[in-house]
Amino acid sequence: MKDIITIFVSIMIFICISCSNSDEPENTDTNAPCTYQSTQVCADIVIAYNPLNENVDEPYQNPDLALGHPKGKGEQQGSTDVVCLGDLINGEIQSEGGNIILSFSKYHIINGSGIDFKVFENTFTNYDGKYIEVARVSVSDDNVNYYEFPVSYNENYPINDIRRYESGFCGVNPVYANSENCEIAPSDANSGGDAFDIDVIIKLYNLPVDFKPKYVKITDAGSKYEDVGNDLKYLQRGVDIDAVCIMNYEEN
Ligand SMILES: [Ca+2]
Ligand SMILES: [Ca+2]
Ligand SMILES: [Ca+2]
Repeated sequence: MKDIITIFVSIMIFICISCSNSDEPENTDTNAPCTYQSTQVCADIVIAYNPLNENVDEPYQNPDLALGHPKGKGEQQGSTDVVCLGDLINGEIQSEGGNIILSFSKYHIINGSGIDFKVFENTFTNYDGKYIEVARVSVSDDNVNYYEFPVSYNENYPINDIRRYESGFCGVNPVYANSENCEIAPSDANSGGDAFDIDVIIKLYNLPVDFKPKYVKITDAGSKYEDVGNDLKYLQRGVDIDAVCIMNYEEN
């Protein structure tokens, strides 16, 4: 009996060693040791995820992919480290698509100088021009009252031209910040993505000057604002969120 136990234990040890020596590549997805990461705050909590997921493949229905630092692929390629919000019910594009609410466990956004936070989507350029899927963005300090950024939209430009989406949308600009290569921090002026200034919200909604939102809600713009993603020839549609990062913040 003792011999059998010894053989069994030996086999288990061998199996465990085999596991740890797996040839699979290391997961470089998380916590890349970029020097900027200790000072760069990105959303780390999913509060809610309400996709219209009829047209969203399962790998892109993981809201955790919107947490942490962006993994932008630049001008020609969209990040796949994204969660898709979707916009379809029974084959019909809805006037408003799916949404996600993200937050920051230790920080609030504050209205500092210039832009205060950025949303990173995965716009890229293909043979048709820019593949753009846009969403509306709103913020809240209590997860009850949300204040939406106003948008400016110019239908004189085609749906694959960033000039159509003049201001207030996310999902317009390609993303260059990527925590896998650490070359550009999310707060860098060259990081890409779409920038938001809390000052706009404070003035538009007449809020106290020390309004400090902690929640960012992103809602696919659906059929209300025609974009490339609304073209039914594309199977996988709806805005894709990679990350939300704060430039001006304060600890709780
Ligand atoms: Ca500001
Ligand atoms: Ca996209
Ligand atoms: Ca991501």
